[in-house]
This record gives sequence, C-alpha cells and structure tokens, in this order.
Amino acid sequence: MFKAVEKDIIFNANKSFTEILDKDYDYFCERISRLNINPESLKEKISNFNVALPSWGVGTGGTRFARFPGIGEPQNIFEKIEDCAVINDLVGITSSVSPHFPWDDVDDYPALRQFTESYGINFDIVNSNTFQDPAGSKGSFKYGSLTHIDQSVREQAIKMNIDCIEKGITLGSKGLTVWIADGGNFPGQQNFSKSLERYVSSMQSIYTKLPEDWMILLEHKPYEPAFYSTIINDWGTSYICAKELGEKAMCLVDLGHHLPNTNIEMIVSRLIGLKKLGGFHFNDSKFGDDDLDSGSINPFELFLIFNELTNANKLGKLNNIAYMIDQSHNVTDPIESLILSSNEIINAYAKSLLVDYQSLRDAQNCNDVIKSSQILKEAYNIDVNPLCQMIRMEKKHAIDPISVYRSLHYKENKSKIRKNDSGSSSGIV
Ligand SMILES: [Mn+2]
Repeated sequence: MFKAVEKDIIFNANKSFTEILDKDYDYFCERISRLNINPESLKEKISNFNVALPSWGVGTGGTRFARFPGIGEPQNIFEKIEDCAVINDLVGITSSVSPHFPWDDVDDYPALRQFTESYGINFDIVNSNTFQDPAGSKGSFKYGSLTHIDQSVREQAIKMNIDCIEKGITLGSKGLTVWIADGGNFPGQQNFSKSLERYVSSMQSIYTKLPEDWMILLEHKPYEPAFYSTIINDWGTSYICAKELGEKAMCLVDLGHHLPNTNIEMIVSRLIGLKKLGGFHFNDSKFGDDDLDSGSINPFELFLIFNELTNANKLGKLNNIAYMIDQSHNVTDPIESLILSSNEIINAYAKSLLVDYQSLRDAQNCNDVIKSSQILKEAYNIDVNPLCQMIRMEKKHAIDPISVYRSLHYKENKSKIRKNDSGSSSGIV
C-alpha cells in the first residue's frame, strides 16, 4: 500500500482538515452516545469492510451512441491496477480488484499477481465474458453462448468460463461471476424452457471445475442486450438455477439489474433467508440498468440494503458476501467516481450499524408503524462522514480523497506515458 500515492502527500493534505474533523467527530460521538453506541466498535466493523473495484470500471465507459475517453486512460490490466491502487491508497477500503476475461488477458498470470500484490491489492471474483465474440473464435455468440442451440458454441462458452477459473486460481481469486447476454428480441425466437435447460446443463459443466473453496455467482438481468426475453431474467430464476447447481452456486445482486421500482432490499432479504446470497454489484439507476455511480440517485435504497445485511449478520445469518462495484463512468474521471462510490457504500454500511435492531423488532411486534420507520430514519439521517473520515485518517488514508487526488494531476501525468486509445475496451455488465 502507498506505492501509488506517497504517504507524505496524504499526510500533509490531511493536516488542513484535522481541526474541522476533530470538531465534527466529537459531535458524531456525542450524537451516537445517545443511542448507546461506542464509536470504537463501529471503527472495527467498518475497518473490516472491503469492496472490490471493477477492472473495467477504471476506463471510461460508453453508451451505444458514443464513448468519450479521458486523458491518461489505462490501456491494459497493469495500468488498471495502478489506477485501482491510487483509489485504495486514498480510501483504504478497496484493496481488491475484480478482473474481466478476456479483456484482462495477459501472457504471464503469476507476474500479474505479483505486480498487483506489490500495490497491496488482491484479486477478487473473476468475471467471464461470453457476450461478445473473442478474437479469432470459431463460433459466434450472436445468438447466445451457454444456451446457444449449437452444442459447439455452448462448448466454446463453457471452455471460456473454465479458462477464467484457471486464470483466477493463478491470481488467487475465490470465485467466478457468470452473466450471459443470451436472450431474444422477438416472441417465438427462443424456446424459454429449452434455453433454460441448456443454461443449467452448461453451468453444470463449469461447476464441476470449481475448486473446493470457490463459489460461482449467477448474475441476473431482466433485459439488455436482448429486449424481449433474457434467460436469467430475475432473482427467482437465478435462485432456481443456483439451487439446481449446488451449494457452491450463489446469486449475485446487481443493483441496476431490476425493473424500475423493484424492492431490491426485499430480494436481498429473501436470498439471505434462502442461503443463496453470494455477492453484489453496486451501482445506481433512475430508469433501468443505467450503471450510475453508487448512491448518486437513491442512497436511501443503498442504506436499506445494508440494513438487511447488518440485521442478518447480527443474527448470524450472513456468510461470505462478495461486495463489488459495477458501474459505467461516461462523463467523469472513473477514479473520482469510484472514490465517491466507495464512500457512499461505506457510509450506507456505517449507517446500518446505527440501527437499533432490538427496538425495531419491538416496534414491529407492536405494529408500531411510525416508530419502526423512525428507527430506520434516525440511523439514516445521522451524518457518518466524520466517522469514515476519522477511520481513513487513522489508517493514513485521505480525509478528503478527491481533493488529494486532484492535487496529484495523476491523469495528466499518465497521459504523457500511456498511449491514448479511443477504442472501447470497457464494458457494462
Ligand atoms: Mn453487474
């Protein structure tokens, strides 16, 4: 850690914020003392939280209309790791990266692992990409991958996923996320039941190649790129398939992959109850799968999701959850977006730790609707920024990561070294 950003730069920048932070933190401690909460216990829990950065998220994303790359964009996985390390040195809660293959293919995986670990970064869940044709491939995924009617194309997609597992093993990963773009644009185009059967069969072939301590995460999505039907269209289908595959198969909830107004926190609760919640792709949306920055549109929803997680954790019902960010940065410097997103995520988690769950249960058991709502709102309305800033400062990270980042002129400097490629290598999944 602190290979990407010099510790002294952060230390000196923090000096100008400490006086105000001390005052804000004192008030925060006084405020939570009224809830009988000890700030030290919060610090410990928050310090143990980590959210993985998406390797594809540090490059500028795009829409189907255009992509507007910024200066100094990373052109390969090594440069992406450098950018992720900048973020982690500043915020301290993003010490892992979720790679995407074949986008992040390299010749020497042990060397990539060594390079990454030298920045204090580990590899999180690996992602497979069978939604576009790999260079030089024999079959095409135009009409599907794991569910394609042609067995040879299915086998090609299965092999790509198994290759991902092998790359992930070398990199020290412990899981694979599978999202497929398979679906249809016309009624009658696909046989719904047969394509789902082919999906399960293909996934079974991949599942058998999982190491003992791995999990496979099934990511659902209601539409796009297919706009009439999608194979794994909702959490229920995802659950049924995960159950069919076995105990290493878990469901991944991408916040954007739901129809508008879906109660995502309830889905989270259901999956916890069914022991099939495996991970998250954090982002935000207004209309659909907009891949906007986490917490930028609906931070209350993000809090309510963490409320379910924290409540379940207190009851001993939460196992190993993979927290990852998955968003597309079209008009911002992705590094700034990811800094703010990680901040929104940790804030939502911190607020959930302020909920008085015993009082909430009591209020629910008395049908006290207003009191129940008030308990959640009281926690949500407390400003946890001073707590998260204090934790960052104590661990030598930046109190104000955006201002430190801007003072580095990082992308400007990188633009002199990195070749700027306007081609699209980023994706939205
Ligand atoms: Mn996703």
